[in-house]
Amino acid sequence: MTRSETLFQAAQLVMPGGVNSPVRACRAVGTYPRFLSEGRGSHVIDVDGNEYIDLICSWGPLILGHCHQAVEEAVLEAVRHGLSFGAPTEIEVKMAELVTKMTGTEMVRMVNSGTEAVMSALRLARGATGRSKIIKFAGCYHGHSDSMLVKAGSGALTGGAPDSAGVPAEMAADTLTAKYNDAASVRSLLEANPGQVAAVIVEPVAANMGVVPPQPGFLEALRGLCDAYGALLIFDEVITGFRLSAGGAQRHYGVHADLVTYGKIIGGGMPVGAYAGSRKLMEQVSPLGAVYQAGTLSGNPVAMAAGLAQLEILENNPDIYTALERKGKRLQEGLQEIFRKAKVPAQVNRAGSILTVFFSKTPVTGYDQARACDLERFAKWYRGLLEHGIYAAPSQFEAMFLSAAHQEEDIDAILVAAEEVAKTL
Ligand code: HOZ
Repeated sequence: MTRSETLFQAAQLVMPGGVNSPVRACRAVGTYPRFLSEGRGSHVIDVDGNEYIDLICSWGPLILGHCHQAVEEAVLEAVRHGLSFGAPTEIEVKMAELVTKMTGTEMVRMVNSGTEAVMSALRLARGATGRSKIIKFAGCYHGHSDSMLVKAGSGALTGGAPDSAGVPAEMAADTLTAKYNDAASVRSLLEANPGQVAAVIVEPVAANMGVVPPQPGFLEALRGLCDAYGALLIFDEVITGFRLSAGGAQRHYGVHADLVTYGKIIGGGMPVGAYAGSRKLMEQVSPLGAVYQAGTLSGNPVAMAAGLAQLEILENNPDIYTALERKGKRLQEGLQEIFRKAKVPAQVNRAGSILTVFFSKTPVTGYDQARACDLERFAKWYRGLLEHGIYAAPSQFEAMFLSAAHQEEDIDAILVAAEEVAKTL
């Protein structure tokens, strides 16, 4: 038995499913989780000493790869001065200045996770509009707050529980569900609920039903509908923020959202989230406004140090994004060619440096097509990659992430492994 298997056995006795977050239990792909002990650049090493090319990158935030020197040094320096104060610190101001500059927002509030960011942004949207209903999209995932666990993606979809038990019907009643990449479904809901919809929340690139980019005009249509019906547009940029471009999906697609939520990506690997928007909206948050939201660990100095170090590098090195696009495109095209040659029906969806291989004959442009994919083939693909030293997301409904630390040789190695695995599918 490997050390990972032994640890997993012990973990299952004291933690639900042996994990602290469901997808990583690897139940959907018929294996046990590898317990990781180290990350270096684009690689991770497990407790048995196996080394893998990492295509998870902590589910997105490690855009610079593991243990980037500048991030590591910033964290160590911060640690020497104190782990937490629950009081304002200078670095919070620097962080807020940089985040607002990069994202074209005016004010930001730091929180501790994407879940918290979304929960707070929804409260703000409701407080600012005086309306209760929220439109989300089937298969989009916005964290695990009660009202967002309705047709949710990510781990909820992977585990077969897109509508979680434990969410009272009243909590979910104000969540209306539209179809991603289908603006007409949003219009119908807005028309059926006149003056009642506070916000439309969307992952500008859906990445929790697997990666599904927006069809041309979809995000622009949402902007227009929100304006026409007096609802706020919220971009959940937990995955796309600072990754698709330095200014996230807003800049990349040229569509402005009223509120934007960020998650782990803003902390460079530390637990952070944030929500941001115009001064007019954000001034409604306590202590200035009537929308209450608080947290002792919000703006934690160690987390801010990691986040600021990473964001400064991203802001000052636009070539990182050019390289991420090049590597992402090469990986996508290489995989497409491999599946074509192996006669395996597959779609390789991509937006910049995030990708998903869908085992589907037809293009995947939304939730229904993603759900219809061949999940058994995906599980086989996942296990094959792992055996060949590639550490990818253990679910059809998640993304693979590249980082600045991934070299062309890593892409070569992934494609060599993929070719071998594709022959077995
Ligand atoms: N399901 C989340 C990613 N979309 C987090 C997975 C994890 O950390 O296990």
